[in-house]
Amino acid sequence: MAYRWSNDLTRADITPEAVFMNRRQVMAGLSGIGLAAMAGPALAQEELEPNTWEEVTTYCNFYEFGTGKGDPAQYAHRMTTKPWAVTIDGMVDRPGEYGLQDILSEMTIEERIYRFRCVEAWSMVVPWNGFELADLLNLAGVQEEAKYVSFETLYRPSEMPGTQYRVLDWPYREGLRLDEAMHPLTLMATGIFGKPLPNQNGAPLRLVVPWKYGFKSIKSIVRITLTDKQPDTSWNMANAREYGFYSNVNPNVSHPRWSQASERRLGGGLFARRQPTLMFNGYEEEVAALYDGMDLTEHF
Ligand SMILES: Nc1nc2c(c(=O)[nH]1)N[C@H]1C(S)=C(S)[C@@H](COP(=O)(O)O)O[C@H]1N2
Ligand SMILES: [Mo]
Repeated sequence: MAYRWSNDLTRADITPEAVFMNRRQVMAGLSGIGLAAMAGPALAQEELEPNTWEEVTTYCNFYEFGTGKGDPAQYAHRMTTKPWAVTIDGMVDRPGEYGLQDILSEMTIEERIYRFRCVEAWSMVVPWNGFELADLLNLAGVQEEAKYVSFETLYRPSEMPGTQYRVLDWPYREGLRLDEAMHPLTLMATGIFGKPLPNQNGAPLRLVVPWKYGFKSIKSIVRITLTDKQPDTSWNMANAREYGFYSNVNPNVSHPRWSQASERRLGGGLFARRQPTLMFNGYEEEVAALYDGMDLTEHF
């Protein structure tokens, strides 16, 4: 396979140019589509005014580097991200170790501005660069029996000071139902603001699922496994009562210790105000059908 791991390419051979080229293509193509249309009527264009680079890169959650919001920005530079490969295994036709540069050469990189909502009730708007997870899964060839996708973050204690604490059962794990994973809103991000992902934001490859709470958007992914059983996920294993498998943003279902009905948009200084949280984080029109007939109080 042309896109399997190969040592004769370095990331530098392909990444900057590929990202730049595809970004230009996206810019050219965007005029016709309009992000507001894609994001649905609940999200007015002005609500998608992005946060600043500073806000997005210094207020982070990445517990492998510590539990403080500033810890990832301080320590994540220790993580080596070159070379990088993702093992894709389980119920796929073409299992194996996929080199990042080989993956990128097959993908169309787009820019998408998504609202991002943490379970702790703060939110940001981030311009992501990345490709649809569906494209990567199709590269590996999902088999008929597969029903779920599980993801694992790099676990490298020598570069991750936070992993000496057992706050979570490392490696960080997340999961999606296959139809959620295949949804066109589900991105594998490789950058923000048109630049490569900073380590603290999950370099070089992280998930972004905009209608779910932030912890579903797992960072620095090294393994993707297709399975027919609902996978274990880190926060659900840590506290199943507080963190469900689905974790769709839902103002009507409270976290046991606090309400999820409103959120504080990060930044904005004096004008920062709490605003009502939207069902599915404002992406209801696009994703509600995935949960038709499900009791979202039970499947939180
Ligand atoms: N591997 C890993 N991924 C992770 C986390 C983490 O601690 N480890 N934190 C999650 C949480 S709780 C949130 S809100 C988002 C934060 O992403 P950001 O720091 O890029 O804004 O990353 C998610 N992905
Ligand atoms: Mo979060």
